Formats: sequence, C-alpha cells, structure tokens
Amino acid sequence: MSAAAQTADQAWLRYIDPHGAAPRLIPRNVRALGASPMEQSAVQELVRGISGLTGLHASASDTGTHNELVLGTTEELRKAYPSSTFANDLGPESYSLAWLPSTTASRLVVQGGDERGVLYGAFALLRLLASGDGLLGLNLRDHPAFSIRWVDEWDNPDGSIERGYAGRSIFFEDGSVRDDLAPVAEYGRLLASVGINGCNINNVNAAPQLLDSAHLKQIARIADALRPWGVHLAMSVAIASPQSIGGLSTYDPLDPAVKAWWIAKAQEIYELIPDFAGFTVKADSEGQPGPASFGRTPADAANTLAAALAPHHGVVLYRAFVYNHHLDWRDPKADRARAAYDIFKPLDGQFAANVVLQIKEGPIDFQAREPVSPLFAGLEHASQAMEVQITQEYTGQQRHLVYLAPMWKWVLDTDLRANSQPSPVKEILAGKTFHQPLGGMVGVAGIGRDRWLGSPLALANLYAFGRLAWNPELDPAQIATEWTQQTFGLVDTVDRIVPDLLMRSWPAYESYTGPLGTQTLTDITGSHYGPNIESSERNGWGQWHNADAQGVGKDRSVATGSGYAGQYPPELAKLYENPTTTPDDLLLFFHHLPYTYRLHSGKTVIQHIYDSHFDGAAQAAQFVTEWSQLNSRVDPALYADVLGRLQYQAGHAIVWRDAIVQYFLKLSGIQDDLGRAGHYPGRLEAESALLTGYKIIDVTPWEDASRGKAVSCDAASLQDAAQRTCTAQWTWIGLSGHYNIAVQYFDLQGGAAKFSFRYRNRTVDTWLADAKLPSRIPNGDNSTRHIIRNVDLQEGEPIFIDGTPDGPDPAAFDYIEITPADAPSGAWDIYSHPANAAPHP
Ligand code: GCW
Repeated sequence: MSAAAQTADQAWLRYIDPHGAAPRLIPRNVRALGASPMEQSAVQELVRGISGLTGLHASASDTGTHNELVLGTTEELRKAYPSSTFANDLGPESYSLAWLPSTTASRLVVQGGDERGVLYGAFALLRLLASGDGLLGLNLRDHPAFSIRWVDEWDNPDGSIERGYAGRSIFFEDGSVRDDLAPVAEYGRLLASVGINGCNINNVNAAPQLLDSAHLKQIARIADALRPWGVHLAMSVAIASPQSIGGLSTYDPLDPAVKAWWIAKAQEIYELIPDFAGFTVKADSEGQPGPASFGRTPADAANTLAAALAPHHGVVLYRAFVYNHHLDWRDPKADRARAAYDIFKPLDGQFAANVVLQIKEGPIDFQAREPVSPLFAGLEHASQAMEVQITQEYTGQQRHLVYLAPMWKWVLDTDLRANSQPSPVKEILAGKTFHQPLGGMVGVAGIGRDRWLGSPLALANLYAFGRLAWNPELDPAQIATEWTQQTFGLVDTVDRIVPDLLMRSWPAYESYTGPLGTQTLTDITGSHYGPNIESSERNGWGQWHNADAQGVGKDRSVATGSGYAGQYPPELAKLYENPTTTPDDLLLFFHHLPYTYRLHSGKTVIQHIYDSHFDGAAQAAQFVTEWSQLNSRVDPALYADVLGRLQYQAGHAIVWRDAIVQYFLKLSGIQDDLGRAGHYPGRLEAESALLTGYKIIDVTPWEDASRGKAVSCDAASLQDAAQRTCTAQWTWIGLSGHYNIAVQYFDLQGGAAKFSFRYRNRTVDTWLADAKLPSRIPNGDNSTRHIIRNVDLQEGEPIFIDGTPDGPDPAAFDYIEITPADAPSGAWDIYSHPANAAPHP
C-alpha cells in the first residue's frame, strides 16, 4: 500500500480559485532566460500556479512570443533586451515585477537580483494573483530585511522529532536518510514560497554520528532536493564530535588537533555540499557537552567552528540558550531568565564575523507570554538571529489553534531603547542598530509527515514566519488574510472568519493558560501541554512563578529581586523595575505581588486570573460557533477536521480554566466577585455518583480534575473477570426538558476505553477514548470533553455512564455537566442556566 504523497498543495500552495475571482489577465507563456535550477523551479511554479488560478492552460516555452512572462537575472535581461532599461540596483535575493514598455508586445518581467531573487519574484507574483489583485500597471520591487531566514528542524536520525506534533521525519528513518526525499523537495517549495533560505535539518540536541562520512554522503541528497528551491542546508553539531566520532582524546575547542578536526570536517562537507549554510550549536545547555568542560567560553567554541567554515562562506549559529538547570529555588537571586545575558554579554566583541548569536525571543523558553530577551540590546558587536517556535511546544501542540504571528510581531516591534536610541528588535536583527553584517530569524518548525504540521490551520504559523522574516513590517492580520486566500481560494466569509479566528487565538490561549506573565503554567517537567501549576516550583529548572498563599510572581527587580530587570537598557529597566510602570501582561514575570494588588485595568490580580480564564474559555467555545458558519464553504473533510480540533480545544480550554481557577481560589482563599470560581452549575461529579465497579481516585496534580477527584475502572476494581464495565449513576432532579450532557473523561495513552451514556434502558451515545494525548495517568494532559446533544430528560429519572477499560486505559472520568440544549453557543459553559442537578442521594 503506498501512502498518499505529501505535497506542498496540502499547505497553501494550492492555486485554487473556486469562484473565479482571481484575475485572468496574465501572460500564459512562461520563459526563463537562464537555465539555472532555481529559474527552472520558478518557471515550473508559475506554469502550475497560473494554470490553477486562471483555469487556463499555461506553459513553459524556450522561444519568445508577444505575450509572455519573462524571468531572468538583471544580467540576463540586459543581454536579452539591450535597448530596455532595468533596475540596476537589485541586490541578492531581491526582485522586481514590471511590464516591459513596448508598443508591440505584452511582456511581464520577473527580474531577480540573482537567481534566488527570480524564484522569490515568481512566488510574489503568484501571491498577488491568489489575492485577487489585478496585474495591470504592476510595478513592484522587494528585498528581504534579513539575510538569515532559516527553519530549524529538531529531527533525530531514528525518524522521531523533538517537540514535533506532526508525525515522523521527512529526512530520517532508522538511523539513515530516507530513500524517498520527494517530500523534502515539496518542503523546499513551501519554504521558497515565503522566502526562507535555510533549513537546519537535525535536532540541536545533535546526534554526533550525522557528521560521519557515511551520513554526510546521505545528507548531501537532502541538500540536492532543497537546492532548486534556493534553500541551503545547515546542520546542528555536537561540540564533543571530535572526541565522540573523531577518535580524539578531547574536544577542547582550543586544542590544535580539535581545530584541525573541524577544518577537515568542514572541507569534507563542502566537497559534498558546496552551498552548505553552516552549523547550529547547542552547548553547555540541558546536558549537552560544551566548552565549559575545558574552562573555555562559548566564544572559544563558536570561533573554532567559524574558522573551519569561513573559507567556505559558512556561518555558525551559536545558541544563547545556555543556562544552569540545577538552580537553587530558595535563592532569590537565582534566576534562569538572567542566564543568557550573564553568559554572553561579557563575551560581546569576541565572536568571529561569521558567528551569529541565536537568541530565543524571550529569556525563558517559548512561553505563552514572556518579555523580550534583553540580550538583543546587550550585544553590540555580534550578529544576532532571533529564534522562535513555529511548532507549538508550549502553546497547545497544534491541538489548540494559536496563531503566533502577533506574538512575533510584538517582539519584532519592541523598542529596547539601546543607548536610549530607537532600537526595535527588528532593526537589531537586520544589523542596522549595531552595524552588523548578518542577522535574522530562525523558526523551529517541527514539520513531519502528517500534512506538515498536523493541524491544517497551524500552517498559518509556518507561512507567517517566512513572511515576517522577509519583512517584519508586515501586519499579522494581513498575513493571515493572504494565507487564507491561498489556502482556501477567494471565498466569501472564509476570508473574513479564518483570519478573525487566527487573530483572536493567541490572546485566547494566553487568557486560559498563564496570565499576567506567569508563563504557561503547564507541566514543565513533563509534557509541556496540560496544566500543572506547581511543576515549575521547587526544582532547579527555574520557570518559577512563586505562587503562595499571599501572592504570585517572581521578583526580578534590581531593588529586591534577582536583578533581571536591570539587564535591559536604562529606560526599560526603569519601567520593569516598578510594578506601577510594568505592563499588566508582564507584571508577574517581574514582580511578586499580593492577590489583592490592583492592575492598570483596575482589577485585582486574583480577579484578573478568574476573569481571563472564564473569558479565554468562552472565546474558545466561540471559535467552534464561528467555524461552523463555514460548513459547505470549505472542503468537507477539511471542515470536519478543523471542527473536531476546535471542539477539542474548547473542551480543553475548560480544563485549563478550571485548573487555574480552582488552584488559585484554594491558594488565595479569595472569592470570585462574579461567583463563578468553584461553582459549576449543572456539574455532577463522578465521585458523587452511585458507583458500580468504579473507584474514586485522587488526580495528580489535583487541580486537573474537578475538585481533585475522579473515578477509575481499573481491572482490580471489577468484581469478577466476566464483568468488564463499570457504571456511574445519578438521578436527574432538574426540570424536565432538553439538555446537552458534557462528559469530562480521561483519554489516556495506550488502549481505547469505551464510554456510553445510557438511560431508560437505552444506550444513547457511545464513544472511544482513542485520541493520542500525552500522559499515561489521568490528568490535564488527557482530560477530554465529549458532548451528547439534545437529550430529553424527565425529572427524577436515573442516568448512567458506563465505562469499559481497554488495556492500560481504565475508562476514568471526572464529571458530567448538564446544561439546557437551547442555551446559546458554548452551551455547556453558560452560567445563567443553572441546571439544578443534584448528585445521587
Ligand atoms: O524548550 C526546550 C525544549 C527542548 C529543547 C530545548 C532547546 C531541543 O523543551 O526539547 O531541546 O528547549 O531549545 O534546546
């Protein structure tokens, strides 16, 4: 059985125009003046795109006609049309799109500053067509803001992907490069279409063997597949390689034999891959070996690699993600957020010219909200790239819709006021602020074989990353619209609703996870997915929020805290030093404050926590309603796929909401002004039901279950081998009427437990707990909501949940919640309709 091919058409390169809204006035003969692979890719893409979008036949031609699309570099165009004038100042990777003045011919020209510029110009033209813009009078030129526009893949040789949520690697399997690299070429198309020019193919926790000769030969094939799309291959390297695979007795970066080893290795790589982009390095971080073992600095290590790559024009992207994960949480001065600046600032000026410091956007680790890393302003003598995550490690792992472009844009626009001058991050990265030669953006993509990112709408993040790395001035909403137009075609309503959902998604996610800069509040020592508030406390990992009975937040002020605020240039340092001037959304990142502290919004901290979580979950419920309006406007399979995901998200947002709300209610002892916290009308706890077979369990962490408890049907609790099902029973004492019944159950990894809702001797609904969610024990990673709609209940009648375990999955569940069926959207979440239910007496 051959699996369906994985293609770029599954993402945004679809070239569809369901309602004939794209302009048709475009030449359909496409001719490249040069024979280079990139120009040929451009021709191929234009033929494909124009045919698809206009529904008319376009073709590649070698000979000129009177009505044609001509592609070439400035040099090629000058030679072909000596009497015409062409822009003479197009730099590398830049392009212009314009009609060639002529009275006899209609010639649209894609001019590239180089061959890659031609390719980017072709994609820009297709983007215009897909957006419905006419091409009459077209005269446009563009150039990338940054030289480095890379994606990083954290793929391992065995085919697994660290923090990947879309299946297995397109590059590796079983320790080798895959035979079938067709998806790699398709990925190259996708990357080129948004101007990404580099792809680092392996995990920064680097497997040393990938640098051995046998693997390098295989990896050269990957570079071959990417090359026609202008994407340079890069690799993560382990600093210990000279010892671990080179047979040397040391990997001390200043040892002459080690230096020689890297020089020879670079030589070997460039013989196989002449356009190799360079190395990415994670060292002295999270257990990775590094120069510290020899008393050497990151600059020593980076420069040794840089010297080996320099003759070949390669670069070293050295990650500033270096920190001690054995910090003492009792020490108020200890602070992981300080690490990058403390380690790298003193080295400023010591890095070779082809070293780029790769700095995560915030000082911790891709949380739902963090301040911008102060290191961007701290390094005045080094090129810098900002690392962001496209793969949603801490932002819902692609099961939640979270469009990250607004977050990235906020970082790019943040003015750090270095030396009290305007210095937005985007200008620092462009090398403008400190006059540096290189710089840019790196996105950890995590693409895999499951339709690239698994979730269809998550692809907007990959698209937006490329667009912002090309031009950080672009508006995330505009990018969302572009992506929607290309993905769905020009379809009324779709072009309004999809961008709207995307734009609201990050604020919603932030609202129902970690508020006010407390970071994500997820399980940071495990899945990084569901809620687990204390997992960040009392351990050395340093993602502390320091919540206690009086207040919450980490004091990072200079006066009384860790001093992190003082790492910013003076104007920002002053702002963050004091709670009254710190923006609300970062407040608890910088300050430990009482729950009763008043925010700029006028609310207390605790009331904000309650409100934001109820609002965020209500937003997620609305996403379902909004998407439902697109039924019959988008492809049915896609519609159903996204609907299922948004429904899941709405349910999981409630898990998040309830976990955070009940945790802080208990810890603070302060009631919710609106009376919601701790009160869930219509909710019938499993532990209060009449149980047959089911046993009451404590869920860990307690906040992940309603009131901390659930029921579980493990084999031992069943009375005899023949009995396979456990039952929970309640009596409905509310009014007779039609209700929706939400069942909150735990869908554990491994096994597919079966659940049924039964009443009046009839099984009304049955479903399997067969989703793939983290964790093998019942908790917030796998707590899932199933809704049975429109059930006619009579006052006083018994209702039942039956659970049949399967292997390691004990059909555990938390509660059911009964709400009137006619309540408006997000019905299960409406508090104005108490359902007057009561547990079994
Ligand atoms: O966010 C953390 C991830 C690790 C990752 C590390 C890093 C590749 O949880 O999986 O390791 O960051 O960025 O190096």
